[in-house]
Amino acid sequence: MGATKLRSTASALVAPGKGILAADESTPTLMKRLESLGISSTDESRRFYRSMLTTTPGASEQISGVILYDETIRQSTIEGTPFPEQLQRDGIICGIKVDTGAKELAASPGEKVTEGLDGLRDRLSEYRELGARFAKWRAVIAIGDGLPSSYCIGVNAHALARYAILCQEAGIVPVVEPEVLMDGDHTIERCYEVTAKTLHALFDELFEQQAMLDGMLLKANMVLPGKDCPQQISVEEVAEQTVRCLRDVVPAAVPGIVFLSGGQSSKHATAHLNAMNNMGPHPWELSFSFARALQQPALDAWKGEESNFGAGQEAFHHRVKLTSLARAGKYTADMERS
Ligand code: 5MM
Repeated sequence: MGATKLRSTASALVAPGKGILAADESTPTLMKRLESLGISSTDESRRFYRSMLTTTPGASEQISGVILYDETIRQSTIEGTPFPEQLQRDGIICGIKVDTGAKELAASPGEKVTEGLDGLRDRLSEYRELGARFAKWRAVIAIGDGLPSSYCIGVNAHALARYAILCQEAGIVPVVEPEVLMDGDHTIERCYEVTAKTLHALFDELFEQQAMLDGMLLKANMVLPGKDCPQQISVEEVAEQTVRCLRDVVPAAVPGIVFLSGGQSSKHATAHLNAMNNMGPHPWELSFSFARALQQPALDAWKGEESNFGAGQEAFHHRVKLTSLARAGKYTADMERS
């Protein structure tokens, strides 16, 4: 895939009204989510759950791409079609998580660096063969006493840029995700400062390593106070601070910014995305790549019961439709179910 194809895939992922479903939980993360609802996590239950989400009738009108985990890209849906083939049939672009996780950062207690660069060139070519046309790599930046260090921001930015350029060489659109975490009691101002610094370091590295900015997407956190911060911030304020921070740092050549939900409720994440889109026009598309904010209602409706397959799909599609409306600033809280 040449530069033109990278650009068109990146643009298709953020086409009007559309966004990405992140379904790339590693096995331990998905196990935690399932077990918190009393559902046992087995190869079969994970396959069933991910079949339920990705084969939801009509969801391809709002979902442009799905990020799969290594286990899923090699599995078939419950109908027996390999996941990448099923997605392609439905007009959904197949994505794959290619990092191998955030690990303790040496000499910097409390901080992490994301690994996965060793052998990445070969893995990307295998994933492309399997049908992947975009990829994701997530770095995590924690805010705390004296954190984050410039060292942590720097090594993660360097790795993200190395990943991005290897993806582009392989004809795969990189979704570049430096997530500033919501954990802690920090203020929204502190989140703004850390997010801006992290994005500055990232775009310096992307420039240095000659990444094609119009052939990638940025997966960003919203600018929010920490989960334990007593500060009350309105939806409009979050939208205003997030857009200001991104406008300060993210080049207009990037076709889209897809937000992670980061532990916000589905309603909050949707309301924030909606308010940001209401403040447009922006230099880039503002879309979504939520995991929890799209999946939670489906998980709650499914409850691990085969007989709730339809109810799970219905809950998922409702959430997807509301999130898609937020892409155009057309979501209102009264569309939520009680
Ligand atoms: C789906 O979760 C992804 C990370 O999984 P692991 O921690 O198990 O590797 C994560 O990267 C996710 O795609 C993003 O954080 C967005 O998810 P949320 O839930 O924040 O929208």
